[in-house]
Formats: sequence, C-alpha cells, structure tokens
Amino acid sequence: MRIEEVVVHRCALPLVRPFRTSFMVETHKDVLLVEIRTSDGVTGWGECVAMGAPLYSHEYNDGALEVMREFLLPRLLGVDLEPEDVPALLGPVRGHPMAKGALELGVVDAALRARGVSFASYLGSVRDEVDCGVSVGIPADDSMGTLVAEVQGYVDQGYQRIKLKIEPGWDIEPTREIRRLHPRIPLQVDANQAYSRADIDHLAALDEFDLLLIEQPLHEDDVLGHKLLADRMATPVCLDESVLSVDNAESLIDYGACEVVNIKAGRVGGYLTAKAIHDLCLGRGVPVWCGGMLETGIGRAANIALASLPGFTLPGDTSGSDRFFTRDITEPFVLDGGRIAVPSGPGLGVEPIPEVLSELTVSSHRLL
Ligand code: OSB
Ligand code: MG
Repeated sequence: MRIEEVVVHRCALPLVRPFRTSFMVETHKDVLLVEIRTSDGVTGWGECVAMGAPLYSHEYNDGALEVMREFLLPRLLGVDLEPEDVPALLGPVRGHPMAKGALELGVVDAALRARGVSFASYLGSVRDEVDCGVSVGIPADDSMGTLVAEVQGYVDQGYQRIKLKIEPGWDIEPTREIRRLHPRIPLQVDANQAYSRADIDHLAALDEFDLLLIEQPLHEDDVLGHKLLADRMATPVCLDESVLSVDNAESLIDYGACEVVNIKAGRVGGYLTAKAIHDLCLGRGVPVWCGGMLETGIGRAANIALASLPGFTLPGDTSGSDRFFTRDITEPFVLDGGRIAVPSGPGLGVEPIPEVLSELTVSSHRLL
C-alpha cells in the first residue's frame, strides 16, 4: 500500500478537572490526530501523545508536527509500505518517538482496516477485556479532602487500581490517608522524576503502605539512583520516562534499576516497539502495565488493545473516556465491572465522530 493523503488535526479537549502532576497542570488536552488515506482506499488514524509543552519529555506538539512534515512523512512516501517497515524507515531520524508513533499507528490502522483485522488480534491479544486503573492528580487546591473525594468517586466507579501522583511535600501523608481509607485496593504512586538520590531514605518510608510499585521517582537519566532505590526499598521500582527502547529496557532490567515496566507506545516510538518491549519483559518475568497520556478514543483504543497482551498482568492507566473528557472524539470507552472491552472491529475499531472532530479541531494541516 502507498500513502496518498495525510492530514493532521490539532484538537483541544477540555478536561473534566485540571490534571496536576509534579511537572505541570493541564486544563485542556492539546492533541494531534493523524489521518492517513492509502491506495487501498481506506483511512487510518493515529494519535500523537506529545503535549503542548516539552515538560513530560522533550517532545511537544508544534515540534512533532514539524518533524512529521519535514523529516518523517517523506521517508514513508514513494514506497510500497507494510506496517512492519515503518520503524526501520523512520529509524535514521534521531529521537521524536511520539511523532514516529503517531505516523506508525495511522499506517498500521489503515493496513488492518484494509485486511479486516483488529489491532488487538494483530498484536497478539489474549483477552477480550482489560482491567482498568486510574491516575489521580495532585489536587489543584492541595487539599486532602479533595483527593479523598476524587479517589472515592473512582472506587465507586469500579476502578481496580489507584495511582496517586506524588511530589516532594505531597507524598507520605496522602498515601497514608488513601491506604487507611482503602486498606485493600491495589495502590501505586508516580513521581514523574521529582526526587533525587538524596531522597532515597524518605521514599523508603512508602514501604509501609504495601504499594504495587513506585513509578519513576528519579530523573530519567539516573540509572544508578534507581538501582540504589530498588536495593533499598521493598516496593518494586517501575520506570516510565527512562524506558525508551527494547535495548535500554533490557539494560535497565539487567542492571537492577527497574523491576516493573510502564509501557507507553508513544514514548518508545510506536506500538511495534511497545510489543517488542512486552515480549522482552514476558521472557524475563518482569511485569508490565499500559501507561496513558490522556489519550482520546483513538489512542485509548490502541492502548486497550496493547493491554490485552499476555504480559500485561497489572491494571493499566486505561481509564474510561469520562475520566478526562465530557465528550471524547470517538464513541466513549466505558468501564463495566472495572474493565473495558477490547475493540474487535477492523483496525482500531473506532474512528472520530465527524461532527465532534470538527467542533474540537483548532487547526488542520495537510501534509500530503
Ligand atoms: O507519568 O504516567 C504518567 C499523564 C501525562 C503524562 C504522564 C503521565 C500521565 C498519567 C495519566 O499519569 C495517565 C492517563 O490516565 O492517561
Ligand atoms: Mg508515569
């Protein structure tokens, strides 16, 4: 198949409440959706998980759009394309995994729609629904009451695991309070790199709360620091931002810096690499779970398919659409008994609803 037309839709989705992490507060989801029309006469969709500003990683949407247009898309043109060729074709361009992942997903979706195969079965799915966790931000008003009420709401909706965002000054006490109120719920924390090696003793105090894991406590480059922390803490150390490729995942695991892996396709350059990291971890007996980036229904459909692979033994940040949005771009993903059904239609199995897409679109960019 050949790529014949490419349009990037930049959309703004208001969030149901501000999402605060150790690195930013978001009130809108700023997202690039990639629409790819191919010589088979089908349309595929991809989502770029970069944010508006380079605060989670170095990527940001203006840059991602530019690198797609100038450097990535040209490498996919004028060739008869198979989805599996995309990583190697884009490989010579350094970095920019989220931009690469968005194009790869659009190509894979188009190819699978033409073949009538679902993304989940293409990846090697072993379940038709996935267990859902939810990521809970730091309260905008710094209040424990706000956190307690938000968590209670998610527990009432059936979420099977709670993840608390933490940062220095908002860590031990909120974790203690949520553990006191929910003595048995699977609970984990995510610091998004907010601590340093000097905080290892402080972080070890989280051991008393029987957490599933602590996610990315130190800087993404601090491999030794994460190993020292893993040696010191009973709680398993999970890495997110540090995990960028199959080889570096293997290095982090074998060095002892990483005992659980958060797999986010965009962070590693796409779902094909995400699956390869899954395969590596499955072979090593390292548990993995599916991370999230406040995806719209497009990226959410892809994540839910990924999370249905056998190595995903922990609930992911695969929440329902209503966790972040009053109105999703696609038909919403809805929790049923703490789980979401894996889409089974061709490709991603969902597509943007044209009226919603046009209402939420801020600008459209024809790349081809
Ligand atoms: O670190 O997992 C993270 C959101 C944006 C950027 C980084 C992270 C997150 C989340 C939310 O924790 C995950 C989600 O539910 O989409
Ligand atoms: Mg994280």
